[in-house]
Amino acid sequence: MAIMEVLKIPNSFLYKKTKPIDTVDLKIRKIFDDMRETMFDSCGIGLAANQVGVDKRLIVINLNGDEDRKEQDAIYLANPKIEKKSDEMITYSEGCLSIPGFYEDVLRHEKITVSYIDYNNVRQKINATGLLSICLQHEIDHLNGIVFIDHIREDKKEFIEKSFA
Ligand code: QAP
Ligand code: CO
Repeated sequence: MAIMEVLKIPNSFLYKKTKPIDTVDLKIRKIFDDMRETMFDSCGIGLAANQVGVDKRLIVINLNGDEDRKEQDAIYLANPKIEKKSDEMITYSEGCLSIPGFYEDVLRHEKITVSYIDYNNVRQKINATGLLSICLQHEIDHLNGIVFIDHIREDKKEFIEKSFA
């Protein structure tokens, strides 16, 4: 296994839409494992493949922040697709491993349903609320080339972007 470099804005990988995968095979599982290890190493709760320079629609999530982060608790999603979203919205102060040190309120759908292919190449559906729902929307945004500061006020976004120029 390997820890990968987490790309920071304004790396162009972060602004490109990623490509769907065909099958979750051994090659994809190896990427999932490296992504999980990289996310643990940098104390993140979610990571999208293009944040580590991989042009594929893959996400790893583990919400159990600092506490004992068991690898069995990680969720692996290939080709995630939002099938349903609630009209109710929720605000959370989000951060991002690609924009370290900055946190801003972002408005998201409170509840979503996401279809995806899991680590064992089985089709799944997940109903998510609260932090999991927020994290899934944040990571699926990444796969579409969108970062959380695209959702905040332009002046705040420009201030943050200047810090990485
Ligand atoms: C996305 O974000 C997220 O600035 C995952 O210095 C964020 O793991 C989903 C991190 C909020 C839901 C709610 C950020 C680590 C980790 C930093 C992360 C930092 C070190 C961010
Ligand atoms: Co992020």
